[in-house]
Amino acid sequence: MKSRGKIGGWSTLGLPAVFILCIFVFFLGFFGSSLLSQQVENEFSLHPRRPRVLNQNEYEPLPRGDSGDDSLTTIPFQVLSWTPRAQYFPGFATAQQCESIIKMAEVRLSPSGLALRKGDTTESTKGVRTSSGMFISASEDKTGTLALIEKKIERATMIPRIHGEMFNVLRYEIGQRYLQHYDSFNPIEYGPQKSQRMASFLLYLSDVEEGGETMFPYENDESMSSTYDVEKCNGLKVKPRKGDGLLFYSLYPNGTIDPTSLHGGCAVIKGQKWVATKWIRNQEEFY
Ligand SMILES: O=C(O)CCC(=O)C(=O)O
Repeated sequence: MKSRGKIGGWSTLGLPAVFILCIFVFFLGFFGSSLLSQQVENEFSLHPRRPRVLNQNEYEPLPRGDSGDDSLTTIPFQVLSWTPRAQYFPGFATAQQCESIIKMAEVRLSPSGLALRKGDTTESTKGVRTSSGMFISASEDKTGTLALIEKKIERATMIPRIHGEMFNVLRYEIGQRYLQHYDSFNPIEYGPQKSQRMASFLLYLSDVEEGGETMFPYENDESMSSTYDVEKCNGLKVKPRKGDGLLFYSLYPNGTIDPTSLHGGCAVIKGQKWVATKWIRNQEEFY
C-alpha cells in the first residue's frame, strides 16, 4: 500500500512537472560545472584574468641578508603598460603627506624650465612647458615627508636613493601643460651625457577635475608612424589622483632609450594639478 501511495504521489505531479524538474536539474549541473572550471582556470593558468590578491599572512618571511628586511612589504601596483614599462601605485602617499609637500613648494614656485637641445632657444621652446615648479631635496624638508616618500620609491623600484635627482614639484593651472618629450637625453640631440634618466616616478599631489592627465602617445607603438596631434593629447592617459604614484622607464634594460617612453602632461581644463617628479638616473654621479 505504501509503495503504491508513493507512485501515486509522483503520478499526481503530472508529466509537465517532472519535465520542468528535469530541465532545472540539467541547468544546475551545467552552470555549476562551468563555474567550477572557470575557478580552476583562474587559479592555475599562467595569465589569470583576475590577479590573485596575496594575503600577507600566508607567507613566512625568509631569514634576511645583512641589508634586507625581516618582514614583508606590501606596495600595491598595477602594470599600466609594457610599451613603455609603466606601473601605477594607488595610495602611495597619504593626503596629509601630499598637502605637506604642496605647502613647502607653493612659496617657492617659479616658471618651469627646459633642457634645451642643440639649436633650441628659450623663444623657440616657449609654450612647451607652461607649469610653475621648484626643486627640493629630501634633506631640506624638516617634516621628513620627502625622505619617507623617497625611501618608498627606493623600495618600489629597488634603485638606491642616491640615483634620484631632487624632487621637482610642479603646479599646473588651467590651460597649462607639458608637451610630449623624453626624460632621457639622446646624445645626438643633447650632446654627450655623463648619465641618463632611466626612470621617472610621478607622485600626484592633487586630484584634477578635468584634463591634466599624464599621456604616453606611443603606448603600444600605435601612433609612432603617424603624426601626433598635440591638441588631442591622446594615447595612454593617466588621470592624476591625489596620493597615487606613476613609475615609468625611459630606458630599456639594455640601457638604450625606449622610444615609447615619450610622454607629457595634458592641459588642465578644470581645477589645478600638483605633481612631484623624481627622476632616477642610471649612475650615482649624474652631472
Ligand atoms: O605633469 C605630468 O603629468 C608629466 C610631468 C613630466 O613629464 C615630467 O616632469 O617629466
